[in-house]
Amino acid sequence: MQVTEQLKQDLAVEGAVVARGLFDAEQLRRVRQSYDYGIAHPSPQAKRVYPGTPDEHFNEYGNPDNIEQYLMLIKDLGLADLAASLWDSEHVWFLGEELFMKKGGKAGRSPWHQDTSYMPANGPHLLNIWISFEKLPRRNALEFVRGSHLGTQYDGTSYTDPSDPTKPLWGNGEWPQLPDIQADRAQDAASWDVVSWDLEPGDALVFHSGILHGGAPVTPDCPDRHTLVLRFFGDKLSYRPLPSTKPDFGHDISGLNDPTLRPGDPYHPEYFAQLR
Ligand SMILES: O=C(O)CCC(=O)C(=O)O
Repeated sequence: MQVTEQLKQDLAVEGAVVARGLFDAEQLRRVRQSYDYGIAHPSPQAKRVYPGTPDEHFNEYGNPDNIEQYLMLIKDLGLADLAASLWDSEHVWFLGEELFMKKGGKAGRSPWHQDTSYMPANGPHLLNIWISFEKLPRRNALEFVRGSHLGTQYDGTSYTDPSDPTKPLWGNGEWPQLPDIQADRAQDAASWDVVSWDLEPGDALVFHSGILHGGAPVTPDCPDRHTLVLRFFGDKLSYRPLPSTKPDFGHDISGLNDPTLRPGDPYHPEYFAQLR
């Protein structure tokens, strides 16, 4: 893919871009092989989100046992160089993978959230590459609030109640509770500046991890979605501690703060693989 000045500018300012035809058929097969490996070799932490509800779906992230095969995929596809050129960063690190599987046309929207509510860092050089293997009309694809990576840092969603998508992750008031974007949109479709795209296999969404994103439900006419997300960071990422309270979340993320760092320090922990 050609990284133009316009694309870089759109990613920096709007926070999300569509990378049309990022992968040809052979490359997409390679990505799928990696996704399938991750599904076949889950960690003990892999979980069902919203278990026992119609919104139940598979989710897994940061499986340490599978990292080598994701690093191989990233190398084979030149994704570190892509990230570096999108930011003009000299160095690039792999933050981790995430797998989503929604099947059977029933699971509803992924709640609106910012990934930066779950990590003790923020800065311009942070991105997700979101790769789905199905053709997705925009109503079944991920949606973004344009430019919101540059705005308020909201509390996260706890992912514990599909009927309350803003149920706080931290809940101690340090960050404002997520707005109920879907309720606002039901009142006024233009209440939030939301952007999304129809996607073909081989397209990918590239976005700043701190942008408000959500959606991508499956429906009877688009019943299955298999998605691999690869996250990267570059030189410009700073330590920004998480709230100091116990989170309401399926994974224990309360130990991610690093008391040896001060807010604003460069954040490049050595346990993340440096790719270049
Ligand atoms: O694919 C989804 O349902 C959610 C994706 C997401 O939250 C992410 O890529 O960070």
